[in-house]
Formats: sequence, structure tokens, C-alpha cells
Amino acid sequence: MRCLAVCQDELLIRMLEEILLPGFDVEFITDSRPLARRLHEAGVTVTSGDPKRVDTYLKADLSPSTCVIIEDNAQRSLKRILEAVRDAGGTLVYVLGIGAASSTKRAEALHAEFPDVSYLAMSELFGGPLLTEFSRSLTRARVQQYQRYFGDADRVLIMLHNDPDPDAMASGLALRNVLHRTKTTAIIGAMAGVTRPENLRMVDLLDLHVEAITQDSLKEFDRIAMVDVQPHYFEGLIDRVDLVIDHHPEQPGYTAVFKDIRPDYGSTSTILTEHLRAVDVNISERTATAMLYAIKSDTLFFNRQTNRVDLEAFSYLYSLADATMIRKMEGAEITPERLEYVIKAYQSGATVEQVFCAFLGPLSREDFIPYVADFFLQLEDVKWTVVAGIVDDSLVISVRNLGYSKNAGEFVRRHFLDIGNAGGHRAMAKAVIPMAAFRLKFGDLDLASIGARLQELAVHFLHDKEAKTHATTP
Ligand SMILES: [Mn+2]
Repeated sequence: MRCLAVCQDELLIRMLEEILLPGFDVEFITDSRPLARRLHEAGVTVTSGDPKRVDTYLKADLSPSTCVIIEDNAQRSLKRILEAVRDAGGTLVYVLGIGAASSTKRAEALHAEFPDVSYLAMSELFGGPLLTEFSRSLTRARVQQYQRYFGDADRVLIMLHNDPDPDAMASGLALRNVLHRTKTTAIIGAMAGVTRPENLRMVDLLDLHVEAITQDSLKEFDRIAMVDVQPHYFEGLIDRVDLVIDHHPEQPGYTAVFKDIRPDYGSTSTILTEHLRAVDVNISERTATAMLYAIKSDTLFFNRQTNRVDLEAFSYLYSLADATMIRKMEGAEITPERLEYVIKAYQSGATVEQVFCAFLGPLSREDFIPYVADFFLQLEDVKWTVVAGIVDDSLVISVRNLGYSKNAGEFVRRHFLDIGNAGGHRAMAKAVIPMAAFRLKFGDLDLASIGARLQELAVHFLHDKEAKTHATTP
């Protein structure tokens, strides 16, 4: 393809030549004779001419299929140049903004008069890659610092939260790689092991080991790192660590020699992907698979709190990971036990005004509750699910909705924060309330009535909010 570039700046000409030459037949037009001569001697195809004159383009053999690039260095002659190009029959026209103070305004003004001309600002074209590079060097400096600090330790502990999830385990693996350590010199551990079936399946398929850590065994380590969790979680057991890498909001009340906490990231694995890339550590298929699965599950496959960086990490890891393995791990979601609770919920639950509500009774494990809540959200005509059960004498409630309706977190906080733990996002929330406290507030309900009471609360909450919305709308 033929390309005619109207430029006055030597740097821009040399850069465009480098970028376009392999695919395009490029010819430059400049109004400075000395510049044209110098570039010509350097082997650049360039002619000098007045870019405001139609015959300059006719001489250059401009046709409707020629791609025309015009440098805009904020001078007033741009319109006259564009008119000349148009009159000479140019149709594929691009303006490259360089040094124009407000490129958006300039682009708009130009568009009004020349609707077919595309405006490209140089700062936008280069900004993205350049900022990525800069932030990578910042990350590199950070990572090298903690690598050195961990360098002379005999035994390192990488601590995860209780009942570790995919993000915690994948981050543990990744950090071990960043530290260039093996499973004997960097132990991945937790105070309470993995229980959820899909997480156990991940442990199994990827041959992971999460060691049981006790308060006593903490002393056996020279350095302690924490991933996907912060020290406050351990309620005083660990108040000082060497490194914290986490994507949950930063908590006070502990000291860490190094920390990298980024609450706007969808997963800790995303942060660690950046660490690995910043110091050019090879990511094995196993680690990439674990991290990819972690990003998928922590962001609910980009359905919640996802950032551009999560997508970037995901697409980077995708080519390194084993996709078949991930499908196998995901298949573990459905187990006979879970199906039993789905059936129970189906039989005992009810849908009222698009709110599905079910009470599962006493349970051996908590994860049945969010599982059932997620499951029924797939039902046609269900927009909210509220599923509860009793675990260890506490009422555990999971709330889900399709995200574009009212806030699930606000619902649980309004009704349960005064008697237990309650919190969450717009689309998913959870409450854990001691049964005694629940009975004190809501009366001594029999088991069959708890579901119905929760449903009333949810339906009422939705109506209440609607009423408020109308009241504030004039
Ligand atoms: Mn996480």
C-alpha cells in the first residue's frame, strides 16, 4: 500500500519510516529543503514541496487509495493542508497530533469540518505501552528488594488464609517462583486446610501441598510472607511479617517489612503475574494454570471487581496454562452432596416476586450455602437468591443477585450487622449470626419459618428501596 506522509519533524519522519517501511511504500513530503536533502542522503524517500498546494499532491501521484498521514504540530496551516489533500483526491487521511495542547478539542474541531479524517494523538498511541514499561520497572525494583531480603533465609513460610482458595494457593506457588525456591525451602502453609470440593480437586490435579501450621511451628521459619491475606486475619497470632501481597483493602495494626497491597486488583494472582513478569521469571505450566484458574474464580470470570490488569494477566497466562486441566477443576463444582442440597432447596424453597429463598437447616459445611445461592440464580425469572443454613450454631446467609438490581451488601448490613457479621458487594453478600442473637431479634422461629421470614425481609427491602427511589425523583 502506498503512503504519503506530510511531516516537518525529522524525528517523526524517521520514526514513521521505521514503523511503516516493511508494509507500506512510504514517501515523505516536507516544506524544508535542507531537511529533505539531509534525509534523502540518508536513504529516505522524500521530496520538498508546499503542503498547502494541490499540485504538490498531484505531483506526488496521490490517488484515493493512497494513505495520507499529516503531522499536526498545532500550527494554523492544518486546515489548508487538509483542503489541498482533499482537492487532490485524497480520501484516506490521518492526522497525527503531536504537541497539540488539547488533542480532544482539536480532534473535535477538525471532525466538524472534515468528518472523514481520523485524528490520532501521539501521546495516546504511545502512552499505554510506555506507562506499562515504567510501572514494570517500578515493580521490578520492588520485587528485587524483597528477593534480596529473602535471599539468605534457610526456611521461608508462605502463609495463606484458612481453607485456602485457588487465589491463595496460586499466589503461594507464584511467590515461591519469584523467590527462586523449592517446596523444601519455601513452605506453603495455612492454619486450617482446604475443604471445598473444587479447591481439593485443584490441590489434587496440580499436586499442591498446603502444610498445617501451628502457632509453635511459626518459630521454625526465618522469614514469613503472606499472600491473599493480611496479618490482622490471624487475630494477634502473627503481628509481624516480612512480606504481604494482597488485593484486599489494607488493614492497620501490623508491621511488614515489604508490602504490595492493591485493592483495585481482582486477585492476588494478578499482582504476582506482574511480579513474575517484572523480573523475567519463567512461569511453568502448572503455576500458570493455577494462576489462571485463580483469576477466573476470584473475579467470577470477570463478573465482579475486574480491572484492566486482570484481563491483561489473564491473556498473558492463557497461552502458558493447561486449559483442559482448568475445565477438570471446574467440573468438580457439582458433587452428589451439593446436588442433595439443591434438591432440598428446590423442595423447601419458594420464589416470591423473583426472589428465591430457601432454608437448608443444619449443615456440616458452610460452602453448600453459597453454592445453592449461586445455583438458583441461574433459574429463569429469579433475580435474587437468599439461602441460609445453620453451621456450628450460627445462621449463615448467602445473598446473590444479578448485579444490576439493588445492593445485596446493603441488605445484609441493614438487617444483620447489629447482631452478627454482615457485608458484601452489590451482587453478593453474606451474613453470619449466632442463632441466639437471631432469635432475640426475630423471635423464636421454628426451622420451617426461618426461610419465610428471610423472604419477607428481602421482598420488603426491594419494595422499600423502590419507594425511596420514587420519593427522591421529582
Ligand atoms: Mn483473592
